[in-house]
Amino acid sequence: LHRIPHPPHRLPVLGDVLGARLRSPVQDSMRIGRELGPVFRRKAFGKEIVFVGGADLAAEMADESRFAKHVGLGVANLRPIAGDGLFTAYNDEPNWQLAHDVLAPGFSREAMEGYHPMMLDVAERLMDSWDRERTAGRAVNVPRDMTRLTLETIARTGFGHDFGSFERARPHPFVTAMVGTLSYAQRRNQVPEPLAPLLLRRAARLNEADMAYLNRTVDEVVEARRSSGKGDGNGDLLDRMLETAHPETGERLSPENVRRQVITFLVAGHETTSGALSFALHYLSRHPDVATRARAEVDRVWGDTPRPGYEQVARLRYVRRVLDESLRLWPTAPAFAREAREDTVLGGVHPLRRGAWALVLTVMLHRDPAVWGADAERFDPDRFDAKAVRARPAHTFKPFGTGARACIGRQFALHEATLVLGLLLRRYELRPDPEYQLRVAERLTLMPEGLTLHLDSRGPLS
Ligand code: MNH
Repeated sequence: LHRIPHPPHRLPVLGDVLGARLRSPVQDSMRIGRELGPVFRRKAFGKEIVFVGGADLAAEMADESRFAKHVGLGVANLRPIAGDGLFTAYNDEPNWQLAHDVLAPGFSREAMEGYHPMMLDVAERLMDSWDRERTAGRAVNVPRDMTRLTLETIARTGFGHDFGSFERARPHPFVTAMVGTLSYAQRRNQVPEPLAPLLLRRAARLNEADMAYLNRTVDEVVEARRSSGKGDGNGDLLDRMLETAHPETGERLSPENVRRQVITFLVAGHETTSGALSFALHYLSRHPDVATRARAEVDRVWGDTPRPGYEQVARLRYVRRVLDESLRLWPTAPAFAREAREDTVLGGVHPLRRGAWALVLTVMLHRDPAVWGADAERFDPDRFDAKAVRARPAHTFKPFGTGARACIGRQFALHEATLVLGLLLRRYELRPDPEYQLRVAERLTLMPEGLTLHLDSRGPLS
């Protein structure tokens, strides 16, 4: 490790804690990365973490023959609630391969086509509520509403469940409990393991209550399906979890594992997509030229068909670039951990033992000036036009992670988000609050905090 730089004012025992901002560890690491370069280390209470933000090193770590997913830090801290669910399973846990094989068809093209009308229904609910705010001249709370939308979408498409988010004034308690466990998992990284029971006693008690609530909710969802009869979900994710046997081994998910998967998908299936949509709406409101161009594309491709079809979504190429560029600047899952499969040397200089791991800081990888240029901080969707994408090396854009453990819901998220951005652009002009300065809240995931937008109608109200 000695060749890897660390912050200058390292204290004995405590480590690099001077000036560290506990509520925003990712943005703190970005600040340090800007000073220390493509690879650096931070130490707190004896635990030392290596961060990789440079494109060359990150590409090496994407090599599946040398590196694999590491379940550590925030991800490992979610094990008490998500167990051996798909996201938190160790690579060699048999339930990973089993659940992966059973659930992957739930993200096929055919499955996605089946979800599309339900996604449209939920988007219409959002627009009904935004129409009311617009008529009343009120600004909309973007992260709150994107969370309502994405939670309802994954709950209905995956589980035939309705949380009634749009009928509630406050966030659904499922969301509050989820934010609680995610924040707690993040905080656990910042206190030394042996002192955690002492320092986080109150937080741990609240976390227990949050986890109990999440478990109760999923048990109800599963029970409702079991009692309503077999296959009631038309082959949705829950049907697959409950009834589909592995195509080769004939094995099925155990009831306890189903519980872990339902929590995993309800959380992973909405929190990051909500953030991605929120950041995209922020940038659209701040870049009227981009919004105008995107809106023109929607009008050209969709015309005024009230319910665009499944294939009409992927045809919104420029809207998709807006989304990609938002995920470049603020990848809402801002880092992922990789471990060495065998002893190896990173970048030809840093020896790593088998099992040693480092955190790929996606937010820094996505800003590496060697790849993205000196203006990497600037929002510019044209970075994702076909020619620019072809000209870039592989493994430079990784919002969905990498390799065998990359995001299983990628197409789901991209389809949902592109559809919703298209619908919103077609219906509204987005006017920013001139006072608003982007603040990014962290709870393992990223979210633009306090973002509100004013809606102006395009043409007369219908
Ligand atoms: Mn998703 C894994 C980002 C949407 C379900 N997801 C990952 C990883 C990243 C990620 C990064 C890899 C983490 C790691 O290496 O430790 N996911 C996203 C982003 C969005 C997203 C940025 C939206 C934008 N994810 C979704 C949706 C679903 C989903 C939608 C489900 C419907 N994600 C998962 C699951 C995994 C995962 C499940 C774990 C996959 C595996 O390990 O096999």
